[in-house]
Amino acid sequence: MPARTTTPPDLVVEKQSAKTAPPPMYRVILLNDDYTPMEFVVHVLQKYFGKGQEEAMRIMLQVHHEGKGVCGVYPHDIAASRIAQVAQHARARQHPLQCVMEPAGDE
Ligand code: TYC
Repeated sequence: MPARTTTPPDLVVEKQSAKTAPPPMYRVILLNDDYTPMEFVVHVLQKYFGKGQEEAMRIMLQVHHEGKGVCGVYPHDIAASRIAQVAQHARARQHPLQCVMEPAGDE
């Protein structure tokens, strides 16, 4: 019978960060229009982007005055699904509200 060795098994554990790059991120941008009611936009920001009442109101007013504003920054699939949810909800209420995504870049 061979003698038992005390040498530990030769295991290499890579740090997760060395293998898993963070996914590319996208800004979801809300666009202004002349017809969607302000309260509906505030509701959308709360329901689909997790904003509180005050933050939702601030973003809605920024979009109203400046033409667009950021609802959130997400990986591609999550951004796409939020945009689809907003489009569906707005269409169901016959509002022209739209949002789009753009690459967030590195910073
Ligand atoms: N401009 C719209 C109004 O006066 C309000 C509005 C705000 C619409 C933000 C869209 O993304 C939007 N009723």
